Amino acid sequence: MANPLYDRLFGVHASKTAPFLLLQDGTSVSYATFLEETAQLAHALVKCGLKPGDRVAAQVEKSPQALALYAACTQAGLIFLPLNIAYTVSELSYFLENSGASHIVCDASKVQGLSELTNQLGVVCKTLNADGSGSLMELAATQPVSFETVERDLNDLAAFLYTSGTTGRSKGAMLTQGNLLSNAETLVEYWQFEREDVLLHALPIFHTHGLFVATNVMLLVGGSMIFLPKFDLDAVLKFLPKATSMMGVPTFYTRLLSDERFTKNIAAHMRLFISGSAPLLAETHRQFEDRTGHRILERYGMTETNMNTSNPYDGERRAGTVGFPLPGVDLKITNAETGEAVPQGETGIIEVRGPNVFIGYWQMPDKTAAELREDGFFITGDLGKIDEDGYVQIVGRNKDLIISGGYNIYPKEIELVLDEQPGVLETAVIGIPHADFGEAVLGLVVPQKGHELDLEATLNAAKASLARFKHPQKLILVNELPRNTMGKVQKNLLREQFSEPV
Ligand code: MLC
Ligand code: AMP
Repeated sequence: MANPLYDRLFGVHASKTAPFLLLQDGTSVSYATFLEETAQLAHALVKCGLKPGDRVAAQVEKSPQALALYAACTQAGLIFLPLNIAYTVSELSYFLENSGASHIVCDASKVQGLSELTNQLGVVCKTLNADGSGSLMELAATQPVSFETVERDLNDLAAFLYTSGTTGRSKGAMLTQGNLLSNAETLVEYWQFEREDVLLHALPIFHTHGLFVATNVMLLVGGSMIFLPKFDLDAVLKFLPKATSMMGVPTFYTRLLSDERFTKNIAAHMRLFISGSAPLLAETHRQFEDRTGHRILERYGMTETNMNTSNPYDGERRAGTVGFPLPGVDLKITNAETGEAVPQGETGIIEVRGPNVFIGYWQMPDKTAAELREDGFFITGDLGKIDEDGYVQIVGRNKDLIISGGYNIYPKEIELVLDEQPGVLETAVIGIPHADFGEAVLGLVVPQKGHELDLEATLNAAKASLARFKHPQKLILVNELPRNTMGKVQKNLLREQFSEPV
């Protein structure tokens, strides 16, 4: 049966004994073995009662089996819903309820903490641990190693990826098979990936970058990946000599540069270093070239759109820019108020259209209509301009967003939690410069009249319901928040006032 995403990424490799994943312990997983495990997992998911179109939430550590779960969902026509392992139970509660997922796959250590929630929602919990064990895997182990692929077409949904918003409510971006496949095809060609490539993969696999950019590209060409559980500097330095390419967030590159073991020699054989998910400082780009002779290729993407622009493979990779719109992607810069295109060179909102752009937010027609125009252009909320040579430059954001180490953090979400704490009148959360993560979270707190606020207690209470990477580094007491005549908090003034790095 036809299932374009499964067939092109996975099915074609069925009998291939070549390695797909090279693991940190020196072992490897061949394509054939990976796909047998995928088939067993697909059977296991069906045994659990899941039917095509159902959502499967997964909050699992990075492992070959976690990747096989993505493949199995694709093969069984299920919608894969990967979730950051750092999310707390209160964050998960929203995703499960909103998506209507009937099953969640998680680490065994999380089951107890989740039980009240899963019982309340009637969600079935199956386990998959970092070492590949767990109840889902036990069931899979008893299943046949081939599975009749469920028929799907390019318009069918392949994944939901939740992305936060300026109101503090997350939105499930619905991505089709066509969205994912078309982007992977474009990237393979644009970045000249081939079967001989070995990608050093140290990104998490619950976001666009690690899952759909890195993994889908390598699957499409049938290459292999050095599949590290996370970005660990020692491990990356150890395995780099075996890789031909690496994809990372800017923090990966600044951390490499901070270590003197990272030399020209260690990177000499590499074909390509790619950066994205957050702005790469032009200074980092230059330092990297000075140290290694390589010019990092910077590209620009989003959860809703996959990749939109890229610096060229051949040709000038211009520091401080994200390159050109990818083939098949229309990109324009518009006036925030009128939506009209602005003259070349002027700053405005970046809008994109193409086969890569998602089809809308799950059960949020109003939010979809507000961001996705009828003519197919998606309003990214990023501010950019196009220089005289056609390079796109991102100059800021029209959305209240902090990007820390490549993770998006929406201040509103943190403000809502802080505002609930006793004695707090109101709060403003801003991003401030951070040497390692690019930006860090700072909370400004106005106490209620007559209240002696214990900031440490406030911070600790807020931490309980927020994923670790969203925790404010610091809270600062202020008497009031600066507002404009419309009553809107002027965060630009706060960012100027509290600009000291933490
Ligand atoms: C970890 N911590 C973070 C953090 N990552 N805090 C803020 N921001 C982050 N990104 C916390 C840890 O829990 C830890 O807390 C403390 O900070 C220090 O941890 P660390 O050991 O230094 O962090 P590490 O585990 O090494 O992780 C840092 C990182 C990781 C940069 C390697 O965050 C990472 O892999 N980021 C990539 C994110 C990504 O893939 N984004 C793509 C989104 S897709 P404690 O309490 O334990 O000390 C997208 C579209 C596109 O944006 O265009 O690609
Ligand atoms: P996410 O919602 O996690 O997919 O994050 C998407 C956002 O990351 C974009 O809207 C941009 O603000 C930002 N982003 C991604 N790549 C880059 C880049 N190369 N430079 C600057 N910002 C980027």
